[in-house]
Amino acid sequence: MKKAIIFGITGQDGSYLAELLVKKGYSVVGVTRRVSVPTLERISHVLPKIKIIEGDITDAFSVSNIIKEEQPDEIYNLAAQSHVGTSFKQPSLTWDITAGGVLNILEAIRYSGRKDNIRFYQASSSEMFGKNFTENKFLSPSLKNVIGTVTLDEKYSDSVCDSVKFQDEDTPFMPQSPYAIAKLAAHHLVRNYREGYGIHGSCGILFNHESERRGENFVTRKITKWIGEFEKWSKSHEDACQYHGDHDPFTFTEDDIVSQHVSSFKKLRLGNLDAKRDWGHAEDYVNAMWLMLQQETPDDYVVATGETYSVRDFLDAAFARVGIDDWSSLVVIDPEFYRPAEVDYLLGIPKKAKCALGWEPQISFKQLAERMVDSDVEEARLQRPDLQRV
Ligand code: NDP
Ligand code: GDR
Repeated sequence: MKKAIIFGITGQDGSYLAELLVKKGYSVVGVTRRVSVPTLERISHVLPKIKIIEGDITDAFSVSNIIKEEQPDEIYNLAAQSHVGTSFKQPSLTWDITAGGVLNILEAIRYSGRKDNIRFYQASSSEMFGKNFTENKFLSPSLKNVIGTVTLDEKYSDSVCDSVKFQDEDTPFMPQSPYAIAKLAAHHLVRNYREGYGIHGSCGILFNHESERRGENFVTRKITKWIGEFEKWSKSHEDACQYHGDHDPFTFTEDDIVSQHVSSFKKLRLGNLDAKRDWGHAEDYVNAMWLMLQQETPDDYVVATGETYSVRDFLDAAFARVGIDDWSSLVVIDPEFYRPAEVDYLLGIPKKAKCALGWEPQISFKQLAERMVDSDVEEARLQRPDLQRV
């Protein structure tokens, strides 16, 4: 039985990866840091099948001891201070965890006495591309604006890809945040330890991936969580109108949605709606992580869907799921959520992952938005006390 250590098991990706590895028959060891409130919610369903040990990747001794004692075949490092906005406010902490932590793991592998028996996965990020993209790599003069309208196969063939802006393994990095700079340092450390010490280390340059388990301060989940709460509130408003025998529509103030009968509801506050991201589902992406470590030779791979959508597009898709076509009166643009430096455009071409790993995403942008909305609407619905009683 293979043994895997997951650093960052309590996060979104950690939970899906733990599920995948358990299904594949691995012995899974998850490292969690000491916290004052429980963080095991996302992995509660697999807890009986995995081992949890306490540790922190910023503590070199604890990392080294864990790796020596557990003797893993594979190590997945998903641990990070992963919020880009937060990295501008806590750059030093972000650096220590997101870059320094990786160095601790690499050194621990190097001195473990089992360096040649361990395969290492590092969670690199599309944020490392930052401002940069590649353009016109495919020379066909034919179709423009193919994004989102053709299959991956067609998209990668030279005959249809024309003047598309994208990022792949050859696109130079130009990080735009302390988070992205720390990720890039970690990315180069893995390459350096691979070339210098022969460590089997691979980096997945993963583009944004979301899910029903996404942290609530990332933009997609912030939106779907708000929709869930809003649906619950709207239902209370409707019930109250019915009770009073009237049909009062909502009214709006600058910050609130107002009902005559129930207390008002805060509008959804967001920053830049024009940023474009290549959004996939985390369940698909953890499979790519595993596939990378099954290769004889370590390497780096872009993992993405090959499609790009703006935050505005996500709002359209998410609100459409609950029958709202015009969300403009429900959303406030708040400068607080703007970043000092933004990444405007990400579209990954996972051609290498497709060819070398046989990996392809299964869940579309629309399905992703719908799954997230459905889950948050259901969660909010179940919080209604009247439903709890039946
Ligand atoms: P999350 O923020 O959901 O999870 C991060 C995990 O890291 C949590 O388990 C957290 O533990 C843990 N962690 C943080 N600091 C430490 C520390 N000092 N020691 C040990 N563990 C720590 O991230 P995701 O699951 O979304 O992402 C996984 C990885 O992939 C991250 O490295 C992220 O930067 C990277 N990535 C993510 C992408 C995405 O779109 N999701 C895209 C590209 C890269 P705790 O629960 O205690 O906070
Ligand atoms: P990102 O994800 O920065 O791409 O990093 P996030 O969801 O935080 O932002 C995506 C885009 O939405 C814009 N935005 C907002 N973002 C947040 N969080 N909150 C808001 O209110 C808001 N309004 C607009 C942002 O400016 C940005 O352009 C994620 C993380 O998972 C990283 O760890 C990972 O490496 C990258 O994806 C790939």
